[in-house]
Amino acid sequence: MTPKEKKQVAEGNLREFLRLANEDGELVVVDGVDPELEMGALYELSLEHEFPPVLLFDNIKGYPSGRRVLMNVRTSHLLSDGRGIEAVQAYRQRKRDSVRTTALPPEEVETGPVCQNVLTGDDVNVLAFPTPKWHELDGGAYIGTECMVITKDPDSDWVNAGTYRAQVQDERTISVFIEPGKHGRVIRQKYWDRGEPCPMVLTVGQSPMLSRLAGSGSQYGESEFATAGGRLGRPIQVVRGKITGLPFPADTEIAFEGYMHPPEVEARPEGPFGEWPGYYASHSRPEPVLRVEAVYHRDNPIITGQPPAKPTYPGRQGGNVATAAAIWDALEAAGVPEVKGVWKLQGGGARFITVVSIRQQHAGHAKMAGLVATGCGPAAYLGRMTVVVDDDIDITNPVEVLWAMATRWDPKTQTDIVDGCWTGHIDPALDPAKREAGDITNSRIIIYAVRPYHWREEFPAVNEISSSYAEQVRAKWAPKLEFLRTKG
Ligand SMILES: Cc1cc2nc3c(=O)[nH]c(=O)nc-3n(C[C@H](O)[C@H](O)[C@H](O)COP(=O)(O)O)c2cc1C
Ligand SMILES: [Mn+2]
Repeated sequence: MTPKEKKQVAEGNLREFLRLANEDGELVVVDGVDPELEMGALYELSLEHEFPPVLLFDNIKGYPSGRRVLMNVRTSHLLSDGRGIEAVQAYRQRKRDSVRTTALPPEEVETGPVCQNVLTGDDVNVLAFPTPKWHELDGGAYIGTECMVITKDPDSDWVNAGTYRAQVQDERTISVFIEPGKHGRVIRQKYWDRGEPCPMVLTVGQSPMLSRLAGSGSQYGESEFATAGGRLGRPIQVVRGKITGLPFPADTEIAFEGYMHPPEVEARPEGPFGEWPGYYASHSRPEPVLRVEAVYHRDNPIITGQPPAKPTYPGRQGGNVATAAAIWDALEAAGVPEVKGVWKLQGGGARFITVVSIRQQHAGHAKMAGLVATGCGPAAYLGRMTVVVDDDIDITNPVEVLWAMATRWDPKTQTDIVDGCWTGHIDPALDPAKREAGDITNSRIIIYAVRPYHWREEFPAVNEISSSYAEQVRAKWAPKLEFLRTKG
């Protein structure tokens, strides 16, 4: 199998992923770990590697052997999107190709591996699965980090799947933390407005493709299942829950099914939780809960875990290709010409800092790019800073971006501040008074670090050897001069 074929197979099924990761020597099996902090600590230490090992924990302290926790799936070599702008371009191309072969609606099947064990009534016990307390200040144990929350729009056929963290409250109760504006939150509110509880299925251990799509931006009304089917080239097989009738993947490791009532009926303290920006910003607040009425699970189920960690770790740098691709697509869809690259600057994770490079075509072009890159769907939530640069800047290199800011940006005349933008409870810079008042918004800076269009021709030339002359001199002298043959 070529790496591409392997990736396709691994994306489609978690057990296949596990088999292939093992075959490739990427898998590390760890026995006897304590789910209380120790597992989270090993995970965090693994992030010191750019490609952290895929970790499979078995014989977890306090749980029977075979009930496993699997981590670092999305950051594996096996599923890597590659690095750099080429990877962003390749990702966009793949999306375009799959849109042509289209979104494939899921296929309903009678049963599947997830129905190997079906527990209802008194047999429902969420605590039967190893559930780590990931970080030292976490308010509890989280079964859902790389999970999938499935809800159906009551006004249409739209079935949404989103990744929202899930904390175990007791045997039958799981709280779910959904930020304002996320599809699962919009949908559940529609039920509550009608005086009904929201039917919900929470899965753990779905295919890596579904994890990726559920955990990243989607269009309002888009079925993540259908998109996944299109990308995989085969429909996602789903079974229907016996309590709610909601579809969920037939091959997922675990599914919890039930209803979520509005917070007036039931809410539990949720959090604090160590979050990806690198803080415990959302503190603890009451959140509505999923009352679990049925549990489905495979034999020897695997709990996938991907708790957040500071975005400065080397192991946290690979995941931004898809977001950059989505923002680039949005810029082009909005009619911004000559976009040459989109990148997420290190330190800001997949959200805070967007960099766009353009080849300026006309006065106002940079502003157009900056405004769209700040306001478009894939960039709107939890943004902070947008930097627009000329296309001679290598936007994947923070030093180059800082150089553009240092030298082409006049703060007074080449800056916009936009207030009242969409942010989340996990924004550490959200003012406590605004948080308290439910004003979950922040401001954005747009930095136009480009040569001002109207005097670009007079802008001082860059003091850098031209690449053609450099190559000529290198070719001439390299045989004699060692430093021309080595890097760093
Ligand atoms: C591992 C992981 C954990 C996440 N946790 C949360 C969360 O707790 N709450 C939340 O609102 N979004 C969370 N997200 C982000 C959402 O999954 C993401 O915004 C996605 O677009 C939501 O789906 P939706 O667009 O269908 O609402 C998480 C993403 C990932 C990859
Ligand atoms: Mn969605």
